[in-house]
Amino acid sequence: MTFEENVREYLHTRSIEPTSASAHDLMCALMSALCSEQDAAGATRGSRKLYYFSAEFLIGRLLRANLINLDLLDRAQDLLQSWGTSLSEVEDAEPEPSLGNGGLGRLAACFMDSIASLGLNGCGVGLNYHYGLFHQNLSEGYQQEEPNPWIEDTSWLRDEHTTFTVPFACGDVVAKLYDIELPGYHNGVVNRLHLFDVENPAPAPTSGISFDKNDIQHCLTSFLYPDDSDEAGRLLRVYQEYFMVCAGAQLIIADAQQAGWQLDRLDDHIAVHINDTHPSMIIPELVRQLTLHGVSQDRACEIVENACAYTNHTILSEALETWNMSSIERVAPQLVDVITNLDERAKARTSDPALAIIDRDNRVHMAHMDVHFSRSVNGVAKLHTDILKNSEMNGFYNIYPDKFNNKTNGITFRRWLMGCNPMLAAAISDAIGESWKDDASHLIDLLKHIDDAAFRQKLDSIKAQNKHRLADWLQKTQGITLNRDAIFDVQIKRLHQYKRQQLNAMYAMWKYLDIKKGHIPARPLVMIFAAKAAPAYTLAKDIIHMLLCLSKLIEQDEQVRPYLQLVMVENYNVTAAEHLIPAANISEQISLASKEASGTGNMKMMANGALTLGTMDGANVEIVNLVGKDNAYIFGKTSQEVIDAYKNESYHPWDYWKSDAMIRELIDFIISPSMLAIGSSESLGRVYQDLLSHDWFMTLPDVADYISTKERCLADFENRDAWITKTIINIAHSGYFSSDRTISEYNRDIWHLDATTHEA
Ligand code: B1N
Repeated sequence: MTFEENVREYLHTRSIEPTSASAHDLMCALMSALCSEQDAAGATRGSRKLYYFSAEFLIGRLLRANLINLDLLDRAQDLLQSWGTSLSEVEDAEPEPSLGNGGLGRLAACFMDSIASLGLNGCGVGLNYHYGLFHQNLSEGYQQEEPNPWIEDTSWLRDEHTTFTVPFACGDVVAKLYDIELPGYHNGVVNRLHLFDVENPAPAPTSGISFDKNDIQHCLTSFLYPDDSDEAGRLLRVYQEYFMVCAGAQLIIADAQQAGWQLDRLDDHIAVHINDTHPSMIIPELVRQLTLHGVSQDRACEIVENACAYTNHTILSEALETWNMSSIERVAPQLVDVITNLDERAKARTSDPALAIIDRDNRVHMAHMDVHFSRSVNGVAKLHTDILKNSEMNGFYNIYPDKFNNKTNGITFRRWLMGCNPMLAAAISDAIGESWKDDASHLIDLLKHIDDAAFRQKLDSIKAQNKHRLADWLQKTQGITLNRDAIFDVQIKRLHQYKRQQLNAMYAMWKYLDIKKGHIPARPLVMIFAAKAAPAYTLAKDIIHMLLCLSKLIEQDEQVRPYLQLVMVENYNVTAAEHLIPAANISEQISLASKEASGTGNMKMMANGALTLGTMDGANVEIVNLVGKDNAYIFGKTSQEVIDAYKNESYHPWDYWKSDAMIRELIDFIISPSMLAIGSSESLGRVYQDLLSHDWFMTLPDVADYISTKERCLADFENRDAWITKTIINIAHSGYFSSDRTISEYNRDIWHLDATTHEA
């Protein structure tokens, strides 16, 4: 049956008339027809296979992405149009799985798309969280968390009727395998994302995201990243991690046996990728299972070290996992001896206690185990890898210099340009042809059209239309009315002090006060924020509160309102990003230099024609190196200055408050009568106190430079011709940040898989 016939058939068997079908019915019909297409496509093959282990896969909605990759987008659109509807309406009925926190999970999803699109024999291994991270409501000035259920009767999940038994100290738990099929782009290939689940998952909590953390049998896969502020929460995380790797290792061995691969030559056939430390227990677990299958301990350790590769995503110490050996013993006592043995092997290589797997307090350092027992250790942007080599992991770098390498992150242009910005994609193809869709580096050809008046005009008009689309969407979903003629300034990412939303908030206060002083901007400015805060991260929630107060203050002020707007978009997720990114004029990437390992929103906005306002941090450095300093707005302390200031403990925020009148005015504004009239003195007081007494992420030293650089950026926007030139230069150079490039490098340097293609 053709694709169209499958869609009709789905509706027909349910007695649904296409022209009166609901968006949800049509979504299910398309999903089901796509699954039939995917069944017809072939799996990748090869003598080696990659298992990409990750606690998070933030895949987003799949309907449009799969239609694009299977070359069915136009046909689906024609069909829906003939029924009086459109894909945009239908896809709004697709729930978005929230199987990730942010960049790390989204990176894993972009990588899955690129691995399939390059025809590489690889799969993802993760967990099937039923209620995802959480759904964020912004009501009464604060974030409220609710479960985000996404699994429906008709979903992308396929029950593989495969189970593995995971032996916990508290008893066996059965791991049930669900697969999501991931088609490659126009290559007839389908790969799999394997998500493990418990057999009888608990129903959603009735209010909030609390649940019985001790009920492992039913709650293990309820939520991603459970609140780790108490012991039961932390322990649940260990349960989740072990569940994922124990079932994953059994899957690897089952696959190997099916393929007829000898287990004591397994390193000839598999690559195991460890996405941050969350799957690190795959190392001892694979050793354990191999020895159970008769492989010697020495050989098992060798196999694991040859097969595994580890990616580090952060230098923030609070994110580097260590588990008490006693916790591991309570969850999976079978790992204790294996980890102890690995620790002894590591001690035979280095006597430096700072590099041990098990420290003096009997804590297991997951990253240390990863470095000792992986063939490769990589950072996610050049600067980040340099920091790993030269400071954070310098001791390891000295004994394993050849293991360390950089793999600058990337994004899939299929979702982040073709999918979310079809008008821009069409304009690009009109100018330079279609080949950029297979190889994003061809976007550089756009430079040949930089003086083409019609093309420039088209890009400008597309940005305006995307701003209208965003305004319509925000009106419809949140009742927010945007000033459509304003400059759209966008900071969208998790809320964390190091990302410095508080710095952007200080600009908002400065601008508010400046307008009150009578300085009328040349053009209105809309400051757009979207961010979730970890439920237990008090100060992050306080910063959201501060932003919501500022939003209200500005809105209530007739003098300022025409020129400035601050909006907070609720429940930031992949779908929201797909609306926000095409509409951005300014991409806020203002983390404290050295702290943002890479960033990937910076790449997405660049590709969609926004200019970067940022620090020399993460992949911003590489963006600036590509486009040149004149085509980005860079400010702030350098990473070396920051690293030195931390080392010398030379930074004292109080000094800035005392000596700098502008900083004093802004800081004091946080707890001014006008703010306290709107918000809570407790929350605002905490933000104020923290900035004055700690300011761990050095906001104050960068405030003045940030404000003046942002003002320069806004002034430059008025030179429309020069601005458009800069946006074209940015889009043209963004091809480097294709995850196809990143994945080709992983494969060339680490995985060594062969590419398969089927006739599409
Ligand atoms: O990973 C992204 C990078 O682009 C970002 O710069 C980086 O911040 C992000 C513990 C993390 N690092 N660490 C995490 C996520 C969940 C968790 O439980 C840490 N996320 C990043 C992709 O490389």
